[in-house]
Amino acid sequence: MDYLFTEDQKALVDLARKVADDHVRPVAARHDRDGTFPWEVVKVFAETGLFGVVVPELYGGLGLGVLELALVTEELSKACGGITLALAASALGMFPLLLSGNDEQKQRYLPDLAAGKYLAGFGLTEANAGSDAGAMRTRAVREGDDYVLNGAKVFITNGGTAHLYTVIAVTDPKRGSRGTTAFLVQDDFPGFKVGKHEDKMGIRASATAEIVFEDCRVPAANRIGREGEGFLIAMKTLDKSRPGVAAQALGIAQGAFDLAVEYAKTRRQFGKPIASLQAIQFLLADMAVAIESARALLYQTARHIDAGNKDVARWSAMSKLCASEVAMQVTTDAVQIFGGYGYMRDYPIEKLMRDAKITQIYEGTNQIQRAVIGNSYVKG
Ligand code: COS
Repeated sequence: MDYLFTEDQKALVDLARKVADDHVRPVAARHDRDGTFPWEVVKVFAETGLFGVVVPELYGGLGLGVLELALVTEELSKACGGITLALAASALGMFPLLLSGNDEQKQRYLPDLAAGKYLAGFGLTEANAGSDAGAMRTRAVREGDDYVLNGAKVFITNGGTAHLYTVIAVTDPKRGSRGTTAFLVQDDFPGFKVGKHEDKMGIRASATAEIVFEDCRVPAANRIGREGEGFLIAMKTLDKSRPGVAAQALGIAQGAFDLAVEYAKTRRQFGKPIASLQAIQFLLADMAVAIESARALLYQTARHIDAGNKDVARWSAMSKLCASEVAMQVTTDAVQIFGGYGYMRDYPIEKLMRDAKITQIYEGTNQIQRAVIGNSYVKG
């Protein structure tokens, strides 16, 4: 299938595929088993320039868009959705800066982020503010040239491994989500701490931790945009990053499909490969149709966003919803094709089913995606 990619896009996909084959796949099972962070792969992502995909060339990046980031994320996720998150979540952490940061802030942080010298993370979710992100409580109070932050953000991807976090905090409690503000918080700022590290069902190579602010002093120069713009910056960030979750889900689904086809061709029952049975072929057919539909929606969504069009929230939510549902279904069916072996940890397929599950949950549950999509059609 020709997706009308440019030669540069094809070269980027080839590069990501080579990195996935040579550096991600060989270590995926070990990091999944041990729940360890893949610093050695982060080094390769850095050396190959992959951290800089969406960073403008002016700041040392490749100056590309959501489509190219999705293509890289998809390729890497075919090998391991968890390891890929070191890169994808760094992009998520960078988006507020890219969208609303000033030039001085971009000069200060983007070159090192593009070079993969350090990672970024995104701090929105709190223990009691998940789907209802506007109910956050982390407080930022202006004191002279600083803001003083108190509170905690949970389930932060790259938590404890990132150096820079974009954090949304309440500056005016009377104004609800319109009283929130975005900040660039370094892990070496006084009062910044890493809290609980999560032990997860899937994406176990990804670091997920709580980040805590105890009278954490953040220079006012690290405020992104104006006071009161935090929630909006967060929503616009998610519009750009949700296709990344779709790409991760798509990669996981494709990875599972490829393994299922290979297995079905070699596994023999009733005297022949199970791939010759209609029961298996029908499963494979439905998986393939779902994957290609999700892929078409994702690429079209990414092109739509990169073109600067309207209604990006709707399309971003659609791509994430579709691809993550497909990933769950496809990985479940792939385990079915593997049968009893598929349920065992000796085979790589059950990991993909565990990894797929999170894509229905994070960066907005699929119930929230449906709310965003539905609302986009009925609001005045
Ligand atoms: N782009 C621009 N503006 C947006 C926007 C978007 N994508 N989404 C919301 N807004 C604006 C609204 O237009 C509204 O503006 P006004 O105050 O001028 O009317 C404002 O933001 C508040 O929006 P809304 O009333 O829809 O906010 P709610 O509190 O009802 O919540 C949802 C909206 C549920 C969509 C939001 O809380 C959400 O996305 N939740 C999930 C959070 C999430 O994804 N978390 C994952 C962790 S981050 S990895």
